[in-house]
Amino acid sequence: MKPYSVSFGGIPDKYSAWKNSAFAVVPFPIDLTTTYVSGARNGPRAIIEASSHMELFDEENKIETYRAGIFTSTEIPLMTTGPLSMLKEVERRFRAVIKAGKIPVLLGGEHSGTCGAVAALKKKYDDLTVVQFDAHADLRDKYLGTPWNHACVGRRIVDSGAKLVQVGIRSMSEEEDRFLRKSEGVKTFYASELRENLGDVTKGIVSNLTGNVYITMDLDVFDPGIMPAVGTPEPGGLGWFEAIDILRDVMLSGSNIVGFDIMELAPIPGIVAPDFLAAKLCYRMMGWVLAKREEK
Ligand SMILES: [Mn+2]
Repeated sequence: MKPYSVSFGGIPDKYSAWKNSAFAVVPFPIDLTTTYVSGARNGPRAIIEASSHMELFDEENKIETYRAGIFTSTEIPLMTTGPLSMLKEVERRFRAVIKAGKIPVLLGGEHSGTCGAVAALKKKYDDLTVVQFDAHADLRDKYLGTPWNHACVGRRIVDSGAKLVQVGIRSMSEEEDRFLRKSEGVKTFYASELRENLGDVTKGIVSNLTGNVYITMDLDVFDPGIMPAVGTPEPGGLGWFEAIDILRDVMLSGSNIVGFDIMELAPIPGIVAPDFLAAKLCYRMMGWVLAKREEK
C-alpha cells in the first residue's frame, strides 16, 4: 500500500513504514452526499495535521503508542461515479490491512465510508458487532435517492448481518423509530439515557458486545459545544470525559477490537480545537488497543 505524504502523528519514518506497523490509517476525504454543512472532505487532512501537534505520550495509558508503528495510506480518491465505487475502494484497502494483521483506522469524511470498512470486516469476522457513536440513528433505507447516503450507514450495517449497538442517539425520523422497534439486531442507547446514568448505561453497552468489535465514531455524537465542526450538529451531545469513559470500558472489555473509524469532521477555518479533539481521540483509541494487548 502506498504511503501518504504526511503521517498521522507526524512521526519519524522509522515508525510510519508499512512493515511492522500495528495500525494503518486510511483517509476518506469525501463529502459527496452531505446534506447540510459540507466540508468533511477536509476532515482527514485536518486530523492528520492536528495530530502532528499532539504529545506522543498517552498520559492515560502511559505508553508512547507510535512506537508500535502507525502507517498512513494515500487518500481514497474522489470518484464521481457515485458513493459505491469509493466504498469498494475502502473495502479493498481494509482487506489488505486486515490481511497484513494490522488494525485499520478510517478517517472521514462522510459517514458512508464506514460501509466499506464494515463490508471488509464482515468477510473476515462472521461474528461482528459494530458500535456506532452518533447523534443520528442513520437507519433510513434510502436518503435523497441513494442507499449509500451518510444518513443510511446504520441501516447498511444491519443489512451486512453485523450486530449494531448505537450510543448517544438523539435524532431520528418516524420511519427509523418504527424500524428500531421491530429490529432485533439493533440495540440503541439514547443520549438522554446516558445523561441519567452513565455508569449503568455503559455496563449495558458492554454487555451487548459479542465476538469481534468495530467502533465507528461519528463526531456529531459529541456536544456541538466541543465539536461544532460537523455537517449535522445536534444539541445535547457527549462531553469529552463521558465519551472517554464509555470508550475505555468498550475497548478494554473482553471483546476483540478489530478496527475503528473517526468520521464527519468538517473543519471550521480558524477553529482548531475540534480537529485536535479528533486527533487525540484517534490516538487514545490506538492506545487502548495496545494497552489491552499488554494486559494479555
Ligand atoms: Mn451523525
